Order: sequence, then C-alpha cells, then structure tokens
Amino acid sequence: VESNGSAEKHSVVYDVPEIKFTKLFINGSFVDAVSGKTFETIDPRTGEVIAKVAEGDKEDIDLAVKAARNAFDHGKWSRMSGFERGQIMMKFADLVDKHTDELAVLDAIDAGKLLSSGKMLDIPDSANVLRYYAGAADKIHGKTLKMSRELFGYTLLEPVGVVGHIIPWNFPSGMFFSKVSPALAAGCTMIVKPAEQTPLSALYYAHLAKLAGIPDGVLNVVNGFGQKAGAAISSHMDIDKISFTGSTEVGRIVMKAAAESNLKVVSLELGGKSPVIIFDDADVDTAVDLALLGILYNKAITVSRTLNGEVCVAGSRVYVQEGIYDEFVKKISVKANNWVVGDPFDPRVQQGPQVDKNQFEKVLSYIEYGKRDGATLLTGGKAIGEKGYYIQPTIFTDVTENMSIVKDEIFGPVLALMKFKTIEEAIEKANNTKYGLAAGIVTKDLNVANRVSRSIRAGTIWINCYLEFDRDVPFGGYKMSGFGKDDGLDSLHKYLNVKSVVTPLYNSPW
Ligand code: TXE
Repeated sequence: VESNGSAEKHSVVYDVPEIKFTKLFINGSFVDAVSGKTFETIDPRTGEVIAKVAEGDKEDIDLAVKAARNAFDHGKWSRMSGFERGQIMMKFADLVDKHTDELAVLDAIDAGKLLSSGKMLDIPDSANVLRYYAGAADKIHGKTLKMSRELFGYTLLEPVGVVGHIIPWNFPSGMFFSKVSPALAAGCTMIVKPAEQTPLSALYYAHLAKLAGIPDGVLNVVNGFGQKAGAAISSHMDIDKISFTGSTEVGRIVMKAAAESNLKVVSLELGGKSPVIIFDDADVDTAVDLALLGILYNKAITVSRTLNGEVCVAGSRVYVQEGIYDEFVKKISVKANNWVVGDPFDPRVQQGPQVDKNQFEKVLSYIEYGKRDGATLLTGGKAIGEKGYYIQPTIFTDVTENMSIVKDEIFGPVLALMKFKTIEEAIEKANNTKYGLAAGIVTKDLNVANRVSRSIRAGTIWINCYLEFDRDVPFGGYKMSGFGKDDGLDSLHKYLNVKSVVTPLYNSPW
C-alpha cells in the first residue's frame, strides 16, 4: 500500500490472462487485417503491452460493409421474425453472463476498470441490455393512420440497414451493448469499431454472438484507429447509419464525413461538463457523497463503481449554496483525501488508473491550467506512483466561470467547486456551457427541484441522486453534447425507418 498524502495507492499482483481473440471479426470469422498490420494494446496499470491486435483500415471496413450489406439484403436477420431474433439475443445474453469473470478481467486490464465493477455491473448490465431489446424485437410495429379522405394509410417500421457503431474506451462493454443491442433488435446488420485503447472485449463478444447463432455478416468487429478505420466508416457510401460516442471534436468530423459521402443518418453522444447544484437545505454528508460519486463515479454503498472521472456525464462543476458552502468544503476535502486509488484488481480500491498516457497527460495539464489561472487546490493535484496512470482525486476552489477547468471537459478526477446565492444564479451558471448532457440537483424542496429541472438545458436530470442509469431511460445530450438517444425504446427507433403505405379504401381507380 502506497501512501501519497492525498489518497492512497494500493497494488496487487495479477497476471495478464491468455488473450484469446486479437483478429478482426468479419463475416463470421476471425481474420487478419488485409495489410497484415497490428497495434499494441496497453495495460494502464503498468504501461506494458497486453497483446497485439489486428489493425483494420479502409480495406477491412470495405470487407465488413460488404458482409453486412450482403447479410442485410438476404434478410438473414432483418426478415427473420422478431421473436426469433429475440430468442437468439437472449441466448447471446446468457453466454455473456456465463463468461462474466473473463470479460470483466479483459476490461480491467484494457481500460483500467475496477474488476469488482466489471463483475457486478458492467458485464451483467450488458447482458440485461441485450435482454431488454430482445424483448422488444417482436413488438416493433407502426401505426394505423387517420386519413382525411377515403384512404387506408399505415406505417411500417423497417431496419435502417447497415449501421456503423464507433465507440469509445470508457465503457468498452456497456457501450458495445448499448449500440449493438437495439440495432440487432431492429433487424440491422452492423460494423463495430471499438476504441483503439480497448479492443479486447468486443472481439470476445463477437465470438459469443456467433456461438449464440447470430448469422455471419450481421455483427462485424473491426478494430483500428479513428482516423483510418473510423474515418472509413463515417465516409462509407454503403453504410446507412452511424452511431457515434466520443469527443465533440470527432463528432463534428464524423457528421461532416457523413454529409460529404452518402448523407447517412448520424447520431452523436458527445462530451459534457455537467453541473451538480446543491441547495442549502441539503444534508451536507449526502451531498458530499453525491458530488464525489459524480466526479469519481463511485458507489461505495451498494457496490464500488469508480471510474476516475472518465464518464461523459461526470458532475465536474459543483455549485454549492452559500449557507452550507464552508461545511461542504471541509467535508469533501476529508473524504477526497481518504479516497483509495490503485490497482483495479484490488477490492479495496475505489479509483483505478486513467485509460492511457494521453488521457493521463491531458488531465495533469488541466490541473496545471487550474493552478496557473489562480484556482486554489483543495485536494490532490498530482500523479501517484512511478508506474501506470494514476491521479489523485483533485478538487479546486476559488474558480471562476472563465477558467478552462470550468469550461472544458477534462475527463478525469478533477472537480471545480463554486459558491452561489440564489436559484436564478445557479440556473444561469449551470447553463453557462456549450454542453448539455446531464445535471444533478440536491434539495428537499420539490418546487426548487421542479423549477431547476425544467430550466437546465440537458438531456438527463438527476434529482437527489447521480449517475442513476437504467436501460429504460433514454440517454443523450442537448447542445454540443450531441443528439439521438441511447438506451430505452428511443434508441430502438434510431435504428428504424418509418415507411408510409397508402391505398384507396374503396373502389380503387386502378
Ligand atoms: O476520443 P475520440 P478520445 C472525450 C473526453 C476525452 C476526449 C478524447 O473528453 O478526453 O474525448 O478522447 C474514434 N473518424 N470523450 O481521443 O477521439 C476513435 O477511434 C471516425 C468523451 O478517445 O473522440 C474512438 O473509437 N472516428 C466520450 C472514438 O472515435 C474517429 C468518450 C472516440 O474517440 C475519428 C470518449 C475520426 N476521425 C472520449 N477519430 C463520451 N461521450 O463518453 C477518432 N475516432
């Protein structure tokens, strides 16, 4: 156990297991990249190489799209009954459950996610997301239309076709299934491009999909870099829809490429800088826990689920009303200083490493900007240890709205703490951002909660809670946090086209 002044770093020895799948998964088979190239995937606990993975590029995306188009056009999946599709998806979910331990290990070594969180949350939730959409697969139907003349009109909901999913590294499993499951239920075929930092679990899922009976060509996984494999997806002429989660900058590039190629439909789930507003009437201890949960993504009470701020809805701006501000600052500093940072395999650990060197350096440079701009460091502010990408839980006070630590998405364990007087001021400050992904409100006053929740321009509002995701709750942003919902039945509809059919009711002239 290492002590670091602020928080502690725990280490355990854990051998990297055998990595079974490292190739691309195209048309039901694991294959090398056309170029024969591979890239290294790195363990963020140590900075060491875990495995070499096939590196897909444009030619590989072309092959995957051809397979997906062929599967779609032959109706192997799209014309299978919804019930049958649902049955296969259920089987897929059972296989995910069966391999939970192995999958949680893959995400822990590839993304630095806590093993306990993978076993108890990420992987079981992934299987349940599959089941949720499996249950919807045979309930997809259009409407009978009330026509103004003697016509019979109805709508059909049809799968959009071939989908490209580009996903990030912060939830390698959760993100995979929140994209793939509704698309499968809708009857689409698809290509998934995982993030280059976390290529491993998606390949395992491809293997399980085949075992479950998903026909060849329906689900293809092509690992590779964003500017090559990712760009080949967004500019492809034969992909009908793209579902992207990642940075706002890349979201813009993806949308532009879609517009300049075949005008494929785009949905974007992008960055955030979410506010948590804590009113005077809140219980300060509970509010401190919620604020820490928001930025460090920990749920110590039910189950540890820390993610070191690498979550798009991180509550990275915390506004505390003046009456409880001083007490809040005192209490949050004590808790943050006792936070346990370390190896994600250690069950005592609350916060693992950042995913890679880039993110680690990005977070540390924002901490420097905060200091440079005159903010006060309440806790943390440093890297931990010599090896791996660990950062202390960092809280700044004395921050102003124009500082980059308040404006930019940092995507790490860095919190900006601010004081406010009135509800109007809180609303104005909370909305003073280009993002609009989520917001938290802590108060016992229902009128305040109602007023603030309707005044904040964000896709999700958590009242007296934070990060309460559920598969039936649509998730997505306002403003530059993107558009189009993941989760819930809204997400299923992203993968469906509405076709209108009209015919004369009586005496057709034809
Ligand atoms: O994201 P990128 P990065 C934010 C967060 C983070 C920052 C950078 O602030 O610090 O983004 O992270 C693929 N055409 N989020 O660099 O680059 C890429 O291969 C097509 C928030 O990892 O956006 C990966 O699969 N695709 C976010 C995916 O896009 C391209 C989660 C995301 O990578 C591409 C992750 C291109 N030109 C980061 N360039 C969230 N909303 O949760 C890259 N990609």
